[in-house]
Amino acid sequence: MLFQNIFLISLLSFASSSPTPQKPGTWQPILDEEPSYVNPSDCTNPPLRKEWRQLTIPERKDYTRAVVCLYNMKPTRLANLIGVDTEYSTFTANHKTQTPWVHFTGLFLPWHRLFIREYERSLQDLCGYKGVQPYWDYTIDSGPGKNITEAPVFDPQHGFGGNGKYDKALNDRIPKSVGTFWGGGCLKDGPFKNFRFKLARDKFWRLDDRCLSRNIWEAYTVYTEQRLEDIILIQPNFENMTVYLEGPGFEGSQPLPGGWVTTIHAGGHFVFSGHPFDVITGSDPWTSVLDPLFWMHHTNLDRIWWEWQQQNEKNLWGVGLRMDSRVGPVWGPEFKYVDEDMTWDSPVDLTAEFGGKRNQVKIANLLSTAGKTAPNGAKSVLCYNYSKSPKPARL
Ligand SMILES: [Cu+2]
Repeated sequence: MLFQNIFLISLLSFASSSPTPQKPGTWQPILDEEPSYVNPSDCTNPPLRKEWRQLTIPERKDYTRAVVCLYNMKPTRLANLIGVDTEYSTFTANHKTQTPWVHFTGLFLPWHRLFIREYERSLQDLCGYKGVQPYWDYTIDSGPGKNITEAPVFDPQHGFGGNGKYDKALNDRIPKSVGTFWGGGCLKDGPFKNFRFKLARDKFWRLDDRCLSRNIWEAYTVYTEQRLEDIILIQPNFENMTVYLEGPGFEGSQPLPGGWVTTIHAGGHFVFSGHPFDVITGSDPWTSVLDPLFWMHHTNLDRIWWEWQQQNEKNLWGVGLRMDSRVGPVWGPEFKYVDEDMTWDSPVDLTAEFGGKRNQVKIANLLSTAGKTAPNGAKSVLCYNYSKSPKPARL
């Protein structure tokens, strides 16, 4: 209940002010020619996105090197938005312009799938990264007897670095009942230790110069355990699967047992708490992309969706939920929703300023990750599969 209140407070705090970014509702994707990352006919041998610990040490180093490269690069787009000063921050800025429409709506999974693909492409094309996007299966590091801080992703040499410096003032304001915290300040080690960003948290557009911080929430690993993934995989349709993965709040959805932030999506964000709020821990939904762990978490969510899709053809081509949402108004009254059901033909659009046609597709173009054409003739613009996660065998 307390977690629930904390999350509500953090959401409601968004609702309190001023001007903003873009629009949807007025989205007019340019779909006059086939958008594509790959020619699906070339997708005969899809690469495998692997779990972090399935990468060799040189592969891990090459990945984090490429992330640092994006951070050190001048922005090639969205440079007109306040606070965009590196190519890495263009991703956060783009996420921030669309946060209300791509969370707690039917676009959540398809939009983030395309977003991850654009990030992967940038690592490869702009920074010479040789591999594909990895994921972090935190269920391996969660549960009785486990200590999440020992997860290989937090390794200072071969990972993303660990917790932030201890911020006493911050942690004194967090109720003791939600857990004990050891971080909250700037990262102490790892390849991203010196990252600073100017993008303001929340929906505001102003300069806000800050280091990258983390406040690992060990107690929240009760929501990154395997049972949270298991319940997603048994859902009978896209709507229920999304609700169990992201959280309810969709029109017509039922509350989940235990409260509405008890999902693996919230679990991952709150556990590593990259770039937390001042008082409330857990990542800021608008700018959580600033912590490179965002991609490891969201790629794992994409993998869970993929695992669910692999079960049968009905799942593979399943879409649904509405564009509006009961949670919508908490993003701020200025955000208006498109009141329509998501279908194969619904546009998924990372905005024209962010990659043009390449980033403007329809949901049906994103359902198969490995080049399969949808029943309505829409071609897949993706080409990858996932490795089998190195989870311990279960009895
Ligand atoms: Cu997001």
